[in-house]
Amino acid sequence: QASSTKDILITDEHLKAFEMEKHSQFIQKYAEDKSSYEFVMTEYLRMSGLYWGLTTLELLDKSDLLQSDEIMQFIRDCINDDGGISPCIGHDPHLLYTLSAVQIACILNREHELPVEKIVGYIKNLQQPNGGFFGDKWGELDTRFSFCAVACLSLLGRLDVIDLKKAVEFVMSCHNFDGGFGSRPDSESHSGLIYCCVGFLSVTDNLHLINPDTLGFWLCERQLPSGGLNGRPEKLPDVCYSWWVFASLHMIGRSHWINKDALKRFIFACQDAETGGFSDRPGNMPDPFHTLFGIAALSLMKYEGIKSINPCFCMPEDTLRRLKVTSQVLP
Ligand code: GRG
Ligand code: ZN
Repeated sequence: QASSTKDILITDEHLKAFEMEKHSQFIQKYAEDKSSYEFVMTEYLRMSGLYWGLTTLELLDKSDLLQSDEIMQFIRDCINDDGGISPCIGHDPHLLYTLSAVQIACILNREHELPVEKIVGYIKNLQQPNGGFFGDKWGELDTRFSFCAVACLSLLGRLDVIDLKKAVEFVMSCHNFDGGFGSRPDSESHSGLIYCCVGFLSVTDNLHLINPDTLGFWLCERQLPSGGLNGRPEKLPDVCYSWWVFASLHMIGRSHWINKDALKRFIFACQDAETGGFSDRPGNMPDPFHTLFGIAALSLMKYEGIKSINPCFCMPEDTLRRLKVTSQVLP
């Protein structure tokens, strides 16, 4: 093939049916086998891991496989005096895990058990004079944290506590000439950060600030001949970008600019037909992160048997409807 594009080749050997049953078993096993190498090594992100697992099972209508009392006790044990939530007992709190914990409590229909005012205070205190948010007390500033802050506050019904005008100014200062967004002003466009910034604008009803055609063009160029999507030019495709890119296109009303059949083929090829679960690329080790984003992308395609997911919050639409939490989507 006379092409310099970095990509992978999907062969007949990769063509698979959707292994619905095996994927819920994969997540359940992962959550139960607390002595496995993978489980022990991922302690530093446990709260997000729980969110990936729970959301996956909920999309497959199998969340009753998890113990919701145990999960709520774990969240309580991870709440710190400052209101921030840790990935795991004894670790430092961070906005990333605070969002995961709030998402979990909402999906379980138990958000009223959270100390809402404490959590809201923690988030509010992380906003900086430039409008952006620190991820935690150590002071990393990134558009990911702007998204985490407004998503979390919106789920808790308290978007009013921050300086929203400044927050929007910061995100827009990370908008690039190519239509994309980076982590900070003048940093390169990246699909993951585009998801965060578009998500931020969707939560706060500000999508009119971007040009959906320019951004949509950059995003749909992420699709490679294999059907998979990459995070930025010259990178290999990866199942998680099926979410970051495709969900962003949904929010800006340009999802039809992706070849869905080709994307579906790529996602299916990333399943582990033996153990269940999805890996980043065909043949690699499956993990709960790529399993959620593979299944979530199939949900955006309305794949049969998967519940409907919200492209902004990456949570079941049912949950957001119950909470009356809205997010903007462009026509
Ligand atoms: C509620 C779903 C949900 C998410 C919370 C934290 C967050 C919000 C989103 C993370 C978005 C993301 C994936 C950001 C990527 C950050 C980044 C610059 C990664 C670098 O990746 P590369 O380009 O690696 O080095 P690959 O090989 O993937 O291209
Ligand atoms: Zn990935």
